[in-house]
Amino acid sequence: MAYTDKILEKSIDPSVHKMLERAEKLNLETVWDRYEAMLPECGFGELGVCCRNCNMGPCRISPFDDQGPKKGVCGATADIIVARNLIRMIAGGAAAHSDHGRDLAHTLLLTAEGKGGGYEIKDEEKLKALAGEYSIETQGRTKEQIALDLARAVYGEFGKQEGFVQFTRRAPEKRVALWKSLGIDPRGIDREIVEIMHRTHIGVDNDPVNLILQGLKASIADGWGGSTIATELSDVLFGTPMPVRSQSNLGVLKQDHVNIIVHGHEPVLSEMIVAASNDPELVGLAEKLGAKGINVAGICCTGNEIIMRHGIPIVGNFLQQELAVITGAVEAMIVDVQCIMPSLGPLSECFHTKFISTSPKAKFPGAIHMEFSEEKAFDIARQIVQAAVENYSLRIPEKVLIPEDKTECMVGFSAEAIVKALGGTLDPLLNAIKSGDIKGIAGVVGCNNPKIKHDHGHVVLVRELIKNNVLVTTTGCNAIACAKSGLMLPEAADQAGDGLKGVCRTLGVPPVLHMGSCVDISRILTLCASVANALGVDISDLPVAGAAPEWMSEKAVSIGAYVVSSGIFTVLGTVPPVLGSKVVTELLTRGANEVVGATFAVEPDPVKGAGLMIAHMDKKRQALGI
Ligand code: NFS
Repeated sequence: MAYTDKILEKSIDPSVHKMLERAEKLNLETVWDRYEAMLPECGFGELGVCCRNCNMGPCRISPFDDQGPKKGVCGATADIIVARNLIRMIAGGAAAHSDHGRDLAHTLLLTAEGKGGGYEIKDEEKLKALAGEYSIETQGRTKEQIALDLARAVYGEFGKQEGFVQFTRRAPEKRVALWKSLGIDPRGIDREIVEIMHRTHIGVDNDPVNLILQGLKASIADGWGGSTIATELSDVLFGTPMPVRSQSNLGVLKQDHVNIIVHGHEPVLSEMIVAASNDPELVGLAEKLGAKGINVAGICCTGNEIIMRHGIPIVGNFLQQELAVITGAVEAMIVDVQCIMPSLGPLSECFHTKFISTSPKAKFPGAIHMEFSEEKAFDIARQIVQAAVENYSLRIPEKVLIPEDKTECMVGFSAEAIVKALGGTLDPLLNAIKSGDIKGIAGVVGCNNPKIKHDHGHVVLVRELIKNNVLVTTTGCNAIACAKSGLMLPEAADQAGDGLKGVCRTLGVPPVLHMGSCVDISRILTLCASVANALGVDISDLPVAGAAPEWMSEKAVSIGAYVVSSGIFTVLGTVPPVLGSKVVTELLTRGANEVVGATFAVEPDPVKGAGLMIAHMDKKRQALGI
């Protein structure tokens, strides 16, 4: 079937083309329509020079040399306004990740106290290892006793006023010393986020460099703190991911099954939905209503969490959430927090789909709210799944169109799984890096953004990297794009350069390793720290680089900031709102190198973006003498 150019230019994914055509036919609006209606987007906002932090404004700084205001009413220059706006984005992102981590700490605490409504401690080995990091006694104690102490200690990291966040000490000593000397070693996670809000209030911090440093500090509290806590405690409660095969894309929805989609971020909910969907009584009910069974599938990061741990298929990434509903085959779209479009409410009303919100923190117009609580987790999950199953009888067959597209993938590469695949030590990886079989390691992450052809930035950049023998680690919506494109199969090694191909063949792994959800970028940090420590160097000395080819969220800004603060050069595919300030732009793209040993680059062309990363790795290899 021939699609119009208007459809083809929106995505590289054939399932998206199919569903966009369907949306057009049914006269349904999608994110792409709303994006087009928004054009041209606000030029002041794009440059980051609009300030709404007090009511003397809103103020905006003119980018033109010869006309318009150069200062806000309070006297803030473009440099001050851009810096303040940027770090408020970091505060938003760090808050989101860290609150997710806090929820995991809460769930672990309840579980240890015997009040977790169905959760258990699945990875005792990891529990003990983490307890060791916190100097918690493990000898002769039950896992619940250890977990209680660990949960309390980790919970304490959020509200801590002094000292440091324990997991930051996984970073090489040199890195920690650098953070200390710069005053950006975070004291407590919430404290650094609050301090951003304080400093950016009218009349407080008006030094762009000082502001950016606080942004980096909060971002480190996110990456090495909140996000690491989210990852590690999820592993303790739900198991540390190990390689598993699954499928990806809209074609994983099943015509003859009850289709339940979990969308959002926290595995606390999705794990229980998966468990409840296996309840024989509910499966029986589905069969009674004429379905062959219950099919659970994920979208966005909660999808990444359950595909990694259970091989539950993934429907798609951020820009596919509306398209999933438009298949007409979804009985329930169950959401918790983050990256959930409020458009899903009115859209679901055009179908039989139940749009079910579950978090007291995230309510949506047109949603049915079934509030989740950890204490009664399984019971509530059961009720939600039951509502979905009962909805099967309301499905309208004429409205169903499921694209056939689905792709096999191998996922589940936690840092532990990688070491296991390597035979128990990092040595084979280090040797491959030293010999040049692997030129370097890239972390390619982040969202979709309708500003960029869906998945094009992700897939083209990753293909270019593996072709040049760069081992790619990935999370978030990039991981989903790679899975759908077939890059997460051992056979994809055929697309890699000879060196990487050889390594992948020997180990039986894909050249692109799915390391999880966005909080699981902490796994990439942990891996980089282990490699740096094994070589006796800092992370900034390694041939590693990061990229977020299609980023859009505040979480991505915080991620970019902590990745650069950790010494990793990072390429952004969409332009951050900083170009209105020469000082901030110069600091992020050049000056930061003298401060934290890494910078940002902005490159919308994914081939050129990969080129920048490869050139960076070559430079680092040369400096290491390898
Ligand atoms: Ni990350 Fe996950 Fe996707 Fe972006 Fe949203 S789902 S936490 S923010 S859009 S990668």
